[in-house]
Amino acid sequence: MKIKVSAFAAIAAAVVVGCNQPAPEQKDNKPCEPELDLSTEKLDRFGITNKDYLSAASKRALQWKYVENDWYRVFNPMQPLKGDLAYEEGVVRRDPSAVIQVDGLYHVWYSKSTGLTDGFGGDIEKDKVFPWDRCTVWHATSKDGWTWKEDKEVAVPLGEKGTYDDRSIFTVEVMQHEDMYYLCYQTIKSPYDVRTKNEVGLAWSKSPNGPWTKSKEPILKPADNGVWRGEEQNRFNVEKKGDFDSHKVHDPCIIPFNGKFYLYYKGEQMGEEILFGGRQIRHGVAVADNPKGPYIKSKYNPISNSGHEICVWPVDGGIASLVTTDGPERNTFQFAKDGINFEIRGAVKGANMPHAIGLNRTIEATADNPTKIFDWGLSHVYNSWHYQSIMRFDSYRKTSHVAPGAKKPDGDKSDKVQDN
Ligand code: AAL
Repeated sequence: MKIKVSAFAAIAAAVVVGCNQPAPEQKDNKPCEPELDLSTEKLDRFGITNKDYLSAASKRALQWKYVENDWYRVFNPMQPLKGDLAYEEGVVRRDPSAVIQVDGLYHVWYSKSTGLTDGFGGDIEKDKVFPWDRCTVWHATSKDGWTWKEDKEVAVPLGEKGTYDDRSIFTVEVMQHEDMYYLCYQTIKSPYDVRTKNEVGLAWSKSPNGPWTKSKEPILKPADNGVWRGEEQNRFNVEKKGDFDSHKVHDPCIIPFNGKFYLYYKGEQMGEEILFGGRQIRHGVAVADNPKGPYIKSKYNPISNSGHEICVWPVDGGIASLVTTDGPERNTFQFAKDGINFEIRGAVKGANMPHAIGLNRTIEATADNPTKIFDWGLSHVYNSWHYQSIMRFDSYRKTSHVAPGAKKPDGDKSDKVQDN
């Protein structure tokens, strides 16, 4: 038996079946009415007491498209690294790239700077306004993923004064493609004030050890359709906010996909607000035929309504994303067969969850275990507002909740069963 309900109930984790595109008869923008599956099996699975009295929560539950536990994962507390990447007072090491393996060594790149953060309001020509200000990209290698050796020299240095990356280069991601290595990263041109636009640059090399050739221009820029109000450096004061990425394009990550290159990024909007899910942060994608671009932003942007640092990986013929930190859909795994239309596949426990994840791309996610790539990887932690360090996370798949000694359910796929 099927009944119809108003789509107004469908927020947060709910996916409105069949309501993504307005039906021809709904051009007046009246809400469409998704059908609910009120089969005995469905009602029993969700424990719904009376199908004639469905609460808003029950209606949302009946609209969930994917409720299996293949994606569910629990994170353990993060562990410190050893060697050059152990925490060092006075030094910022943050936003690690993905980890790749070349010639038996793990490689990672990250933002590095030194000294206290001064914040805004002083002399921004001299000060360090954020921990990620005055950063450059550094590279380290490891045999075992625990003890790391940092190169003696910077991997990607700042540009000459007056160029688009003369102030800070940071939040780097790596892509290995056809014997070439590509680093994409955020760039700041001085002066760095609260209204400064943030862009994305690219560097490439035949070897993970460099030398790196940098793009002469950014490969991605913020949308140019917001309007500040007044001259004062106040990022909340706008005539018009513009697109979701009108202020900053951040956290770039390029994935080869379907014969093209998908550059996923975080957008920050001029006049950003705090809404019901937290900061107004969303993700976008820009697509190119070649790794060096040109990257054309998707007409479907934004492709998330939540999230922060980009964390995407290819699996099962599509692209998966861990959406963290901000927005009503934070702490969810999402999947898009076409790399654009993401839907929720599972929630993630907030406890111990790393942010600013550098995925371990040596671990292959599979259709059967799509979040296996999270077995271990790197992320940063805030030792203080001034100093951050990179640590190692690990996690395990959990498909049942079993008391010690009790019988597991049939077909349990947990890596290990543990209450946490
Ligand atoms: C991070 C990222 C970007 C921001 C800053 C450094 O969480 O989103 O990289 O610019 O914070």
